Amino acid sequence: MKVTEDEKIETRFGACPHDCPDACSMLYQVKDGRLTGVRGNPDHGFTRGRLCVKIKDFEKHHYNGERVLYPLRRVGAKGSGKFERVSWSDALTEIGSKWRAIIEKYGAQAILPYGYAGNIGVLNGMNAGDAFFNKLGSTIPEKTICASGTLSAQILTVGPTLGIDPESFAHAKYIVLWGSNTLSTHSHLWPFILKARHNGAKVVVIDPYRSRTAAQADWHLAIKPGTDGLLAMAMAQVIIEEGLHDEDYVDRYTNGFEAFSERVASFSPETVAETVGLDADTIRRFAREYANTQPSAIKVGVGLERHPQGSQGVRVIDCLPALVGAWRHLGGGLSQMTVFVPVNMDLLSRPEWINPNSRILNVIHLGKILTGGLAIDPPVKSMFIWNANPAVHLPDSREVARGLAREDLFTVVSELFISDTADYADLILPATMAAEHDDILTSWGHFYINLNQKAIEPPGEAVSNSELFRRLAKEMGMTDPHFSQSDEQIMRNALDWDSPLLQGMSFETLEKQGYVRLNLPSADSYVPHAKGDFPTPSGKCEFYSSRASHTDFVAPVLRQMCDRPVADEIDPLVGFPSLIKTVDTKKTGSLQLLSPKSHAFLNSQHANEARKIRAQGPQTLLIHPDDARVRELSEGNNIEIHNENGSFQAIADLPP
Ligand SMILES: Nc1nc2c(c(=O)[nH]1)N[C@H]1C(S)=C(S)[C@@H](COP(=O)(O)OP(=O)(O)OC[C@H]3O[C@@H](n4cnc5c(=O)[nH]c(N)nc54)[C@H](O)[C@@H]3O)O[C@H]1N2
Ligand SMILES: Nc1nc2c(c(=O)[nH]1)N[C@H]1C(S)=C(S)[C@@H](COP(=O)(O)OP(=O)(O)OC[C@H]3O[C@@H](n4cnc5c(=O)[nH]c(N)nc54)[C@H](O)[C@@H]3O)O[C@H]1N2
Ligand SMILES: [Mo]
Repeated sequence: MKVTEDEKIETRFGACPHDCPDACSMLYQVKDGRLTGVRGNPDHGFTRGRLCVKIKDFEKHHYNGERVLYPLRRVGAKGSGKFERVSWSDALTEIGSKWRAIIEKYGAQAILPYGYAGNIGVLNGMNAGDAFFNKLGSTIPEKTICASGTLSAQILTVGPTLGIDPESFAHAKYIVLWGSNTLSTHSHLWPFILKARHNGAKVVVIDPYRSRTAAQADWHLAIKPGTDGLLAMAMAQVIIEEGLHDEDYVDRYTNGFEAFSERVASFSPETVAETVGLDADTIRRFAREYANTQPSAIKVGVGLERHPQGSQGVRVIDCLPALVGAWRHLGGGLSQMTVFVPVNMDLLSRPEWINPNSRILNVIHLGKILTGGLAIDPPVKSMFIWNANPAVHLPDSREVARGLAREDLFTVVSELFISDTADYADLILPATMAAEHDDILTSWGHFYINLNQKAIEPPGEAVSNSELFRRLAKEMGMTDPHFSQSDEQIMRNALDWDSPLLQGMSFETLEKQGYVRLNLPSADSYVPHAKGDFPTPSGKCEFYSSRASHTDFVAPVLRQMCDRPVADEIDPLVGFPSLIKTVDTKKTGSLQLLSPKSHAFLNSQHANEARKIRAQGPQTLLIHPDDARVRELSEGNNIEIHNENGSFQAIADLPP
């Protein structure tokens, strides 16, 4: 802690808790016990002192008058959002007695924990409740909400690698932002891209619409949704046919090349052009430029996996850098998710307590799980939700709302605000915001681990998620010492300081700097896969995956997220046997809706801040003028968008 004498302003290290690859290192400024400001930490090598529109007045979010300050119990009908204040002790007693009754009648499997990434802290994030629920023996939620498809693709092809250092993008000569709206969702990568561009790099964005990022690109390829895998196959066909691939790299450091080249042979640009929505010449030119301009770097976002077979498409993309030998060069290769860092997940989550007979339910089907649309026994009788807003973040939200409205479903929600999900709670428990608790935060978009220090006292009776689970454990009679560890103890043990990636560092380094950079060569010299060394079973980039045919391939980090791709459904060979089916909008008369991230909100967060709502503007639907014309729509019309699952209203926005 630093104190400036004249102003009596204390500074503490902060770390942005949002589920964002940038995971900014920050400085909290505190005066007289009050958070007066939040600044970016200028010393951090990736985030470099700049904060985004969502966070730069984070102190206001802390003091938002709508914060949940006390435990609340429902008084009105479910979903009516009417609550009264109760004590913590009453709330805990009620949870304990309801759960004991449910366990006695239906077993602990009738309880479904639901934590997600509202906070990505090691202590307070989606795994905060693992140990508690493993001990309780509840159902295990499979959380394939965000990037499971992309991660699975990465693991199958190049293995759980950190990939190239995102800072090394500065050295690339050809940058492909593939289904990533980088300027809004990974904005601290942008300065490195600008640096590359200053040195002559070309920036290509592949996105069905002209996103903020696409608008800044040198070349925007407006692909049809869900067809990226086909584009990548056609690129590979051109590259192989024209001999532009790096034969030596392919021979030494990949496997399955022959089968792959046979598979892509029939995917010429002409064959895929109509489905992909790009003309054959454009595809050919893109393939040649990508292969011939080295170092080339690809950043893959989550947009691609939002479509049927999307992650199978990501596998093809993940093989392109090996095909052209991009990995040989500084700044060449692929950056996907940098999640493979030395966190002691087993110590935190205690997987040895998992009841081997526990069922796993994929929460993507929550609506059906709750309403009886999926045959499950026992039924889910209680949900415990933290860091998550499933009423808005899941598909089939109408069914989810119907499920949450069940009078016999005992729902407890730990929240900062009364979210759309908390509206349906029987009990709401008040949670702390970032400056009110300690934590360690990893990133999925850079090579640093950040420390977040408690800077101010929590408002009302808010408690951190880690304290919440200590209280629940006590209520449920769990006496294992695991549940009496302090946050400081958990933090000190949370990272594997013996890992080579943390060599020479300690918790004290974290306390001194507010962050640690993984012990890897600098971004100006790190070339991770110049000589293969992929963390796959063969050590190579796998066109033919030796993992796909085994059911036990899931890397430990994925197991902790409870992402379990079903291995026997995965084709071991990268790519598709034939053209994939896409929605034939001409035939159905329908359109395909994309719902990417908002610039000024973080998923559903900050959508209750007037300044952010102003920055974001009203809910619009960007629609192609041709599609608008046949529907007789003009700019500014109020429209309803619907399908068989639901509807929403928006203002028509027609690009010029
Ligand atoms: N249509 C559409 N749906 C999507 C997406 C999309 O692009 N379009 N994106 C998907 C993706 S990628 C994701 S990751 C998910 C995100 O979905 P969520 O993880 O649900 O996203 P958030 O809105 O960030 O956070 C959820 C809640 O956590 C609460 N929260 C924050 N910090 C804390 C804390 O410390 N303690 C407690 N107890 N609560 C806290 C917040 O107040 C918020 O209500 O949504 C998915 N759903
Ligand atoms: N400002 C802001 N930043 C965020 C978030 C936020 O809510 N707001 N959320 C955070 C989270 S949880 C995540 S997971 C990341 C995600 O960050 P991104 O990976 O950028 O995710 P999205 O914005 O959902 O989608 C990226 C782009 O993919 C495009 N897309 C959709 N379908 C396709 C397709 O079939 N092919 C191609 N090529 N593109 C397609 C969309 O139009 C969109 O522009 O952002 C994080 N950062
Ligand atoms: Mo996400």
